[in-house]
Amino acid sequence: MSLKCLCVIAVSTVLCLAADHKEAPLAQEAPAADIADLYAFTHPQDVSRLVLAMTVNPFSVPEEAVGFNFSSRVRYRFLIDNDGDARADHFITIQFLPDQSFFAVFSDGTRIDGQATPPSEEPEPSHELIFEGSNDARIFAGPRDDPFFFDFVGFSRVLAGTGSFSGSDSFAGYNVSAIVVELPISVISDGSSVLNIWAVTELEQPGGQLFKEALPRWKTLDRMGNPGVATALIPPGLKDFYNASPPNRDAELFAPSIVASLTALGTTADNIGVLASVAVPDLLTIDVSAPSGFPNGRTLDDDVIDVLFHFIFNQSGVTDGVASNDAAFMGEFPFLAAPWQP
Ligand SMILES: [Ca+2]
Ligand SMILES: [Ca+2]
Ligand SMILES: [Ca+2]
Ligand SMILES: [Ca+2]
Repeated sequence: MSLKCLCVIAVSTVLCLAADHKEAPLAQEAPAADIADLYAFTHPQDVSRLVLAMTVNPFSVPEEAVGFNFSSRVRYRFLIDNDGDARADHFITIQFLPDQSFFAVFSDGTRIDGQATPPSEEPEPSHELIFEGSNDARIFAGPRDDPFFFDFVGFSRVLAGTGSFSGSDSFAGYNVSAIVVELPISVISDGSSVLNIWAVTELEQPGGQLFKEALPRWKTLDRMGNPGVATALIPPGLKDFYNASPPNRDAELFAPSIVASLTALGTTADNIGVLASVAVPDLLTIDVSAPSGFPNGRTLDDDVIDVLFHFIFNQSGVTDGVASNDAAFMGEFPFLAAPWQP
C-alpha cells in the first residue's frame, strides 16, 4: 500500500498512535500514573527468570528532574493471570513515599524495601540502586531513557496529508520513570508456561482509607497490556473508561469498538482476526517456553509499531522507518538504557 493510500484511509478515522503515552484525558493529567509501556521477556541468559518493566512519566525532559518522581498517591502494579480467565492470580505491587523510598509486595508474601535511583550525579547518571528479595526477585525504580521508538511526527504528517515518514524517532532524547522487576518465573506461575500480564496504576481515593466499607480505596487510572490498543483502537470518548475497566470485560465492552476502528482503517477481516486475538482481552501474553518477542511478550528491541502496521495495513510493508531505540540497551539488569543527562 502506498503512503498516499494509507493517508486516504487513515484520515477517515481518528487514529492516534503511540505505545500508551498520554493516551487518555485522565492519564494526561497525571503523568506519574500514565503508563507509557509494558515489557515482559525471559532473561537473555537465564530462561527460568522473567523480566517485567513498566514506564511512566512519558516525555520527561532531562533538564526537569523533578518530573521523574513516582507518585505517593499511586500504586503501581504488575498483574499476572496464569489460568486464562483474564483475572489476576499473581501480583507485584509497588508503592512510593514522597521521599521516593518504596516497598514492593509480591503475591507470594515477599516484601522488598528500596529507594528509587535519583536522576543524576552530575555529569553522569546515578548508579542504579537495585534491591533483592528473599524470593530471589530484584527490583529497580528510577529514570531511564524511554525505550519506545516511533516516528510519531511522520505518522501525523502522513495522516494530515502533508508529508511522510522521515525515520526520525519522536521519542529520542526523552526519559521515563521505569520500574523493572526480574524474578524466577515460579514466583508468578502456578505451573503453566503461559502468563497473561498487564500493568495498572491505581489512584488512592480521598476518604477511601477512612471509609473503606463504602468506597474502594484504590481506583484504576491507567492500564496497559499491548502497545497501541488504547491509543489507536479505542475511541477517544471511551479511553478513560477503557483504562478503568478490567481486562476480563474487554470482549464484552470493547471488542465492537476495536473491530470498528480497524474496519475504518481498511484492515481486512483476516488481519482484524489476528489483531483481535492479541488485543482482546488486552493482556501481554508470553509463553515462557518459547523465545520472547512481540506478540509473545515484548522485548525492549521489538519494533512493535511495524508489527502493528503489518497487520493494520494488511501486510503491505508500511514502516515508519525507525527500527531501533536511540540508546543501546544494557545486557544486564535493569536492561533499559541510562537516562539522558541535562
Ligand atoms: Ca498511558
Ligand atoms: Ca486467572
Ligand atoms: Ca529512547
Ligand atoms: Ca518501526
